[in-house]
Amino acid sequence: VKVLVADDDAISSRLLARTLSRWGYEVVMVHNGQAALEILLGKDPPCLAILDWVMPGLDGGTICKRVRQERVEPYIYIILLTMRHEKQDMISGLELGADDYIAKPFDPDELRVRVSAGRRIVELQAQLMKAREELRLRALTDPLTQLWNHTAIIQRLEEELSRSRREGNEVLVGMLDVDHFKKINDTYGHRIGDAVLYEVAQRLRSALRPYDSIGRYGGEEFLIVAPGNPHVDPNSPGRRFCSVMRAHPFRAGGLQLRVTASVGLAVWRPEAAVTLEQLIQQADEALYWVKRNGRDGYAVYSAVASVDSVVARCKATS
Ligand code: GH3
Ligand code: MG
Ligand code: MG
Repeated sequence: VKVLVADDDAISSRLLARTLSRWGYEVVMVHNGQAALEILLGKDPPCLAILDWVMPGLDGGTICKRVRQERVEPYIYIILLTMRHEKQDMISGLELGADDYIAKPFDPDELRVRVSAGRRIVELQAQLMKAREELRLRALTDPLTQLWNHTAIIQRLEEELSRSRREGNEVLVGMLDVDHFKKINDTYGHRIGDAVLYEVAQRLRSALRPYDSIGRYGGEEFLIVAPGNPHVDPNSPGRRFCSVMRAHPFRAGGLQLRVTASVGLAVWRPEAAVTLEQLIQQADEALYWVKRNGRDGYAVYSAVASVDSVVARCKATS
């Protein structure tokens, strides 16, 4: 556990640090209020802080107040060091948001129990934050494929569109649907169907770049969000998705299956007023074109040329 010690008195701070280190704490030491505040408001702060009430620059009370105002998480457990006879400092300090106080010069036994009370609180907080993060992730993950679920991939797309609008970039969206999937289920059973879906997810993931996102949009439909530079070429991802599906047979339950998919692609451009719903609709339209024209291929939605001519070219080269 990391503890910040802020005390301008060299002798008492060294003693404090040495005592805490002996008890297994990792001590970060500063000698003025400004430095303490910067650490406590910065990235990845120590969750326990022992602040001297009187320090050059900012006093312990002011630091407490600023930390409580400006930092919600993680909660920092703050112990103030006040002179034994200055009871008013202790009262003001607690009023400004300190959790506890230690009278100076400190009594090691008192220091030990007060710091370990703080440690219990911050350790409990760490556990709760971890559990909350796990729940948040679980709520956004599809349990079968381990990809983003419907809610999460739509969220990713929303975020990507607003970022790309600011940065003037294009975004490629792909809707992929497994061909004749119902037949796989009907012929080999639902378990094999599930195994195939899992492998489709793995293959698609392997065809993506690190900053692309993919989610399970519905039963055997996947949505891909691929942010681009100013100009996206939809053909190369289109070819990649089809080729990972065709690369080798799917293995499930001792069977070798040939599984293909149809992919509809649409490119979002920052200057065009296309909503998220319209964009998905466009990818869907391209996807259904592929379904009507032999499956196992990709098509790019085009508002200008008819989808058909684009697809004809793509399918011939894919
Ligand atoms: P098409 O080529 O036109 O897409 O034909 P299809 O058979 O793939 O399409 P359809 O939409 O008729 O069938 C999709 C099937 O996917 C129906 C549904 O039972 C199955 N399915 C949906 N979710 C799951 C799942 O989680 N596991 C399994 N095994 N099957 C699923
Ligand atoms: Mg299907
Ligand atoms: Mg479907």
